[in-house]
Amino acid sequence: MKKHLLFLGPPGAGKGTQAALLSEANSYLHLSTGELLRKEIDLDTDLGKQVKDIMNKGELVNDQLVLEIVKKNLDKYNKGWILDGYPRNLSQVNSLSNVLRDINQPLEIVFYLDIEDEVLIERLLMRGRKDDNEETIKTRLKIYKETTEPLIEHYKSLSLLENINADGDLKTIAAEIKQKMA
Ligand code: B4P
Repeated sequence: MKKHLLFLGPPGAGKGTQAALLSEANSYLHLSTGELLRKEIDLDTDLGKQVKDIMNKGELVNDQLVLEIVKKNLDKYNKGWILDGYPRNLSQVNSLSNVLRDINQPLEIVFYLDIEDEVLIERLLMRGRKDDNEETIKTRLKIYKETTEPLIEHYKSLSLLENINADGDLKTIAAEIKQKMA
């Protein structure tokens, strides 16, 4: 069973949802950079104050800040882990590759959750988180296409990419992921 996984896909594709299901079933660490950043905002920490407006606008938080969070959490972990929402640009890809080399835990699979924009927008509007309004979703999708989508080709070229049809019910998607992990 593969133990070092990454979920890639547009906002609302279900990265967080599927990563939570899989990490629970396997007792893996679920490292969601979005979730960790939202926690900092809720606790009103210095970091939370720095990122609040950026996140509410749907823009990406500074690479160095996110890297510190990832490092802090992965360093202490030697069981399986799932990265959700990180990396999101090519600079974060390089930082992650350095971190993983240092801890000697190479990435084994990148699941790309493939889904149409119309379904995403509908899902996010239904969820209604602070950053789930029409304007912010438009910004998030634009940034995704410009800066995150190129990561698909990168991980494909490393033969790590597995395509998942993310437009379906939760269980069907989870079963496809499980089957590809074996
Ligand atoms: P994230 O927290 O990563 O949020 P996301 O991409 O919008 O959501 P995800 O794809 O996980 O969708 P989910 O499962 O929740 O990022 C938020 C913000 O944090 C970013 O905009 C950025 O500002 C900042 N950030 C995070 N990481 C960063 C980084 N590395 N660098 C810089 N900034 C960073 O699903 C969405 C909804 O769909 C849910 O309501 C869910 O219940 C529903 N859903 C899921 N699967 C479904 C299905 N199969 N059918 C129907 N509904 C489904």
